[in-house]
Amino acid sequence: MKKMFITRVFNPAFAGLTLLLGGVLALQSAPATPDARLKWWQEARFGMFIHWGPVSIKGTEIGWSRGAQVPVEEYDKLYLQFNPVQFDANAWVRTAREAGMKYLVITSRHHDGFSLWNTRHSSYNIMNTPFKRDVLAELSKACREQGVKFCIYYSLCDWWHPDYPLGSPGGRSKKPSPNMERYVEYMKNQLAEIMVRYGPLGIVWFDGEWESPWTAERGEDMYRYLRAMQPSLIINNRVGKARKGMEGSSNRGLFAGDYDTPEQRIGRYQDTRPWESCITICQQWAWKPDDKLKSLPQCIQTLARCAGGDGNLLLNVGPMPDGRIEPRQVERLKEIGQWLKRNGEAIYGTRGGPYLPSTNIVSTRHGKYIYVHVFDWQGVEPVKLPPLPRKVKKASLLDGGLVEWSQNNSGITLQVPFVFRDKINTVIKLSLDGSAMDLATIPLAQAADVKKEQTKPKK
Ligand code: FHN
Repeated sequence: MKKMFITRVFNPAFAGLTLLLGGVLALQSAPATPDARLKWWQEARFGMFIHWGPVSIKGTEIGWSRGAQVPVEEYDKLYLQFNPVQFDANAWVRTAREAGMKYLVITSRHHDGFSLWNTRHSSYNIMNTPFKRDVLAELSKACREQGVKFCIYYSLCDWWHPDYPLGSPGGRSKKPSPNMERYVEYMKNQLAEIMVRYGPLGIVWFDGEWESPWTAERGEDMYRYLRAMQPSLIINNRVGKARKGMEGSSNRGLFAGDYDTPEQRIGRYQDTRPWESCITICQQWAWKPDDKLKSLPQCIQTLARCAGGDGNLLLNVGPMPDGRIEPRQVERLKEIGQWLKRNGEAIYGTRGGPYLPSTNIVSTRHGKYIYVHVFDWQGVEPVKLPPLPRKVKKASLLDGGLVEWSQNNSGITLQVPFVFRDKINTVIKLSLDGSAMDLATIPLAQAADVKKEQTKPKK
């Protein structure tokens, strides 16, 4: 088997240039105000997450099945047979675009250490597979050509790399002669390589920060290093050590990157700091044969609930070993795109609220409009919203149809005849006599409370 190599030399000249660049940038322009730099991303609301690598040959979880369902020796040799000849970057990006996704985040290197691009810094990469094609090069080109923002996922932990101290989740096994300093330089070299060759990137989506070798100090240093190279870059909170588990929020007073990252759940309403839920369209991150696929209602209501909470949704697909995204996942994504074609105005470019998310209803807003999303009319009809310090001038449906409505001091009542309802999410657009954007949030009774109220014996 071909001897593995990993470059261990950090190029001081490059470091010097980076620091100088950083210094000059720091003198010339104060960092872009977060909202300006994050504006395109917050308005995008919906992105594609892709977990892919030689492990798709086994259909087990990327990284985590190494040394578990798949013996380490076998896992680390899978790349020698990885030949996804049906990989078509344009088709993947078209699938994302037709789903209504505005950005794409791919696992450039996951915890298993395999690099999906022609990296000079490790021979454990796609060019040393039978496939011999640079996936990041092809994907970034397709994204640029189709107007989808190209972003990368990059793991800070690496259970394969000899310089990273831990050899398996939680450090059950340890590397014989690790060198964390050298490993950090390796990561900086790889990231610089990606940014110079395939950038500018939309986001660097870090992960794997939870393990002990990574520190808050290293996170702050990495953030400065990357932003000095590309000031417009967005970096998630997993660059640091502030994330609170799968809840994903960073409220521990530590350096926390640009946004929070709830995982496999919908984030709570939060309009003071951006956030993005990362959720699988199936159950597993990487491809798994016959994995359980989320229904169309689940996907659309998850997206609406994220937007209603003032957050984004990064929805994950796991492509197959032949390079295709599973046809049933492509079909599901197309269906989401068809819903967004009719209702995207209530998602893209909106902020969450002012009505706080409840069991059956969420709301989004933009300018003088509030979009009321009604998932299930059982137990909430007619919809009764608490009073609003604005006059409603009109209530309408985005895809046509009739809305019966009234407003008085006790609130707003909305009713949509059954025939005009969307069986997954009926979006009612309220046109106001003033801006919706400066309204304080308003709690909604949960459906259960409404039901209780309705079944209370009349006095
Ligand atoms: O361990 C990873 C997992 O494989 C996957 O990449 C998710 C995606 O956010 N992040 C980690 C688990 O929190």
